[in-house]
This record gives sequence, C-alpha cells and structure tokens, in this order.
Amino acid sequence: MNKYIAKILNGLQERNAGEKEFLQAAEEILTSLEAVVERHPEYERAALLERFTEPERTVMFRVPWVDDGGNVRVNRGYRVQFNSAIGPYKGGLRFHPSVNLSIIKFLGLEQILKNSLTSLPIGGGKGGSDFDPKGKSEGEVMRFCQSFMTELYRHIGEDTDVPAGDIGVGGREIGYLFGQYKRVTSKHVGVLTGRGLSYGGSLVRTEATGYGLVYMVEEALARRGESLENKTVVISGSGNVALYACEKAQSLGAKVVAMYDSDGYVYDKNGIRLDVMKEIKEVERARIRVYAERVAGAEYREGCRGIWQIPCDIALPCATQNEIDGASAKSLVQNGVKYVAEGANMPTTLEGIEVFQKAGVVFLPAKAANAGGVATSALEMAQSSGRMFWSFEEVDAKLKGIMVNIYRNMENAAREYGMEGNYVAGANIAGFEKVAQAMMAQGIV
Ligand code: NDP
Ligand code: 2IT
Repeated sequence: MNKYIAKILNGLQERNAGEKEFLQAAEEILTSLEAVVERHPEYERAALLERFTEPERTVMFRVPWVDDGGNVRVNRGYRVQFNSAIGPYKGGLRFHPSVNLSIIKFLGLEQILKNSLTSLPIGGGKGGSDFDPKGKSEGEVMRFCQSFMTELYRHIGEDTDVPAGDIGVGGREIGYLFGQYKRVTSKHVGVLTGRGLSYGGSLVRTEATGYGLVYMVEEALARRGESLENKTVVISGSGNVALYACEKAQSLGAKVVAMYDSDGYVYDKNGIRLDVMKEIKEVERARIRVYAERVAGAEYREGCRGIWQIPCDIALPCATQNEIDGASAKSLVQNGVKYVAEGANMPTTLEGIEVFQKAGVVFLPAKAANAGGVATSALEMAQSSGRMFWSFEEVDAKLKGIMVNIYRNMENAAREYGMEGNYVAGANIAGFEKVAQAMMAQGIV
C-alpha cells in the first residue's frame, strides 16, 4: 500500500479508536486514492488527507425534553461540519437510537464526496440524535425537534450549513425543526431542505433519492443494452428511499418482490402493491407485517437477513449501513444477482463489496447511487435563494441529468486510473479530485 495512505489509515485508527463505521468508510475511500496521491505528491506536503479526514468542526449537545407522562428525557445531539471546500456544509439529520459520533462521522465523510459528485456547490456535513421517533406521540416528536433546534440554530444557516432528512427525519420532523428555527431567528430562509411545498420546499425532493437511484440503474443497464423491463428487484427498507425506488422501478417495468422494515420482510411474488405499502408506512406508520395481512399471496417473515436469499436480478439496499455482509452478498450472487445499487449509505460491508466485484456484479456505490436526494436538496436551495419554484418536470429532468452525469464521471475516472468497471474507486476518485483542488487552492485551512 502507498506509504502516505498507510500512514493516514494508521493515524486514523489511533486517533479515532472504536469508531468502527468511520474507520470502515475511511478505509474504503482512502484505499481507492493511491493512484491519485501518487500522481500528486504535493498533496502529502500540504497534509491534504490529514485535513480531509478531520472534521472542520464537531458540535455535540444536550437535548432535554418532556414526554407525555411529564418525565424529563435527555438525548444527545450532533452536527459534524466536515468539509466546506466546495460549498456550505450540506447533509441530513438522522434520528435513530443507534446514532453515535462514529456513525455521524462516517456519514459526513461520505457526504463530502457524494456532494462533490453532484457537481453542485455543496460541502459535506451530517448530524442527528440518538432519539427514537418510533412509538412517540406527535407532541413528543414536536417537542423533541423544538429542543434540538433550540441549540442547533446557532450553528447553521442558509449560507453556512443546511441540514435535511435521513433515517427517522422526514417531512414531519423537518416541519417542526423549521418552525422552531424561524421562531428563534425570525428568518424564513432555506436553512433546511426537504421542506413542505407550502413553505419553500421543492417538487421531487420527496421522491429524489429513490428515483435517482433507479435512474442510475437504468443508465447502467442501458450501457449494456438492457432495461428494467421484467427485471426482478429486491429492496430493503420501506422508508423514504425504498418506497420511491420501488415506485420508479415499477413504473419502468420491473417487478419488486420484497421489502423490509427492522422487524422482518415481506415477499410478494405478484409484485409489491405500492399503494398498500405507502398507506401502511407513510400514513399509518405501522409495521410491515400488516402488508401480508392485507395482500393475498404475500408472506411475512420475521428478521431481515432472509431477504438476501430471495433470487433477483437487481438488489437495492435502502435501509441502513452494513445490511449486506459477505455471506449475504454470496447468496445474492449464487441466486443470480447482476446489479447492486446502494440507496442507503454504506449498506454493504467491505467483504460484501469484494464478493460482488469478484463475481462481476455491476456494483453502484452509495455516494454515487443515492446522490439524487442531496442533489435535489441543492436544487431546493437554488430555488429558495432565487425565490423561484420549478415544475415537477423541470426538477425531475435535472435530477435525471445529474444521475447520468455522475455515472459517466465515475466510469471515466475508473477508466483513467486503470480500474475500469470499479465504480467504488471511480466514485471516490471523481468526488475527491474536485474537493482536493478546492482545498489546495484555499491554502492551509
Ligand atoms: P427512513 O427512516 O424513511 O426509512 C428507513 C428504513 O430502513 C425503514 O424501513 C427502517 O425500518 C429501516 N431501517 C432503519 N434502520 C434499520 C436497521 N438497523 N435494521 C433494519 N432496518 C432498518 O429513512 P430513509 O429512507 O430516508 O433512509 C434510508 C437510507 O438511505 C439511510 O441509509 C440513509 O442514510 C440513506 N439516504 C437517505 C436519503 C434521503 O434523502 N432520505 C438520501 C441518501 C441516502 P424501521 O422503520 O423498522 O426502523
Ligand atoms: O445521505 C444523504 O445524502 C441524505 N440523507 C440527504 C442529505 C440532504 O442534504 O439532502
């Protein structure tokens, strides 16, 4: 391994011991950049990778709130402002009990390169809390969001840092967060994206990550003379990304046969009834097992891992990190999977990626494949600052153009560095090159 990269990886392990998700993401990225740092010895002299892997700023804070029973609860809030070389920090907020500094830092690091790949002027950041919205009343969710924003507001702004949603943060939470931001600052500005259409949001933002994912798969198929028509698709998760990936895949002729939530999965050999799934997940906020009670012929199985045993042509992991390990990747390959595109962030372990790449599966990594969400967030920012509102068709066409462009850029970068077909390396290199140029131009900061 290149000596500079090895030194950085060792240093990261010492300084961030125990941050396993962050170290995993850093390893995946840095091991792709050997040829780049060899071509640019000036990067080492400028300690570019030392700076790239150290967040510009990390904020951790107390979030106290009162539950419906009158009990005082305390959660921990985070915002990691990782890199602002190419634009204001941009990235989602995750509310999930598993959230810790390692998870927020891995997401922030990935976000830097993802945002660079969109070609839009956005830096990388991420935040969230170990708050669990599941099972909480509307009032509890609102009071939590208000308390969270009462601290976060002083660290963000429409030209400095613009959060959005992620796991556990959807339109409802963005609404409460925005309301509190406006209340304490008196400013109605584009400080959050994913806002409702009645108060500054953009058309297509809700659908963007899932649609963008499928647009990229469509491009990858088209390059090989294929299409989504009659392809069998398995999607993990049943949240924002999964639902709209399902919608777009179905509209392009694919058959989605399985989806899951954190309790278990449903298998519907006739193809998932998306209207029923949306009603259960978006309206009732109920568990996925209800789907099998309502749709004849559908089966529910407890536990998530079994979903990767289902034969499919295309797998779209859209739930969370490390949901496909080496063993699950092997069973997908044995059952004939040809394309894997990551809707979630880092859903495949390093071993899993190796299994797919060795088997010749077309593997489209998260920072490229799920960039449609943040790209459309940047389009929302443009509309906010320009006081404009674009039509659905306009935003959707821009989203599609961005996804095709990302595909081509990562393909070209992989080829240029002698790793044709390795989209992991291609995405890392294409994303990193622009950030590196911007950091070099801005001096030692
Ligand atoms: P949602 O909260 O809307 O949905 C998350 C889904 O994943 C739910 O079905 C949830 O099940 C499931 N899930 C979450 N954690 C686990 C777990 N530990 N084990 C099994 N299932 C789990 O989130 P999103 O759809 O917004 O996000 C999904 C993924 O996509 C995340 O990795 C996120 O970082 C990524 N992403 C999101 C973008 C966006 O615009 N929203 C943009 C780019 C990436 P349950 O309800 O049971 O918890
Ligand atoms: O992981 C991601 O790219 C997101 N959760 C979306 C971030 C955003 O700012 O829209």
